[in-house]
Amino acid sequence: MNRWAVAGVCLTLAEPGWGQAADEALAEAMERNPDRLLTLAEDVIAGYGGPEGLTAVGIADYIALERAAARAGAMRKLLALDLDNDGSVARAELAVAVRAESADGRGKLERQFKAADFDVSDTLDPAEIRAEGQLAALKALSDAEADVLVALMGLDANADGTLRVEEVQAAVLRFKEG
Ligand SMILES: [Ca+2]
Ligand SMILES: [Ca+2]
Repeated sequence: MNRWAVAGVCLTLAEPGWGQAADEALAEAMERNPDRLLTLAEDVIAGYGGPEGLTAVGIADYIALERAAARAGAMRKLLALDLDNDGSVARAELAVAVRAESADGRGKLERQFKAADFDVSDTLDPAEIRAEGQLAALKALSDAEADVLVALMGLDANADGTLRVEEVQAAVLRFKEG
C-alpha cells in the first residue's frame, strides 16, 4: 500500500481541520515501521491515556512534558554555572567552573558555552539559555515526531475522541494486509 492510500484511510477517520502535515507524517511513520508506530502508540496510551483511552489533550500533554523535561535538563546545566544567580552566565563564572573540571570536561564546557553564546557577547543571557533549552527540547521530540503523535488521533476509528490500543492495532493490521 502506498502512503497516499494510507493517508486516505486516515483522512476518512480524521476530525475536520486535521492537518495535512500530520496526516502525511502518520502515513510515513506507518510505512517506515508499523510495529514501531504501534509500540509508540501503546506507550503513550499507557502513560497518558485515561480509563477510556488517549485523547488529543493527552497527546499534547505528552509532547509538552517530554519537551519540558529535555529543556529543563539542558537549562539546568547552564544555570549551574550562574554563580551569582543573576540569570546569566558570564565568562568569569564559566572560568570558575572550568577550573574545577577535568581536562576533558573543560573542553566540553567551553564548547557548550561558545555554542550557546549566539551573539558572541561572552555572556549567556537568559534568552540564550532558554534557546539552548529549546534546541534540546526539539532534539528530544522533533516537530516531525510531534506531527506523528498528533496524527494518531486519526486512528480513532469509532470517532469517540479517545484512542485505544485496539484501534491502533487494527490500523497497523489493515496497513500490513494493505
Ligand atoms: Ca551570573
Ligand atoms: Ca550572549
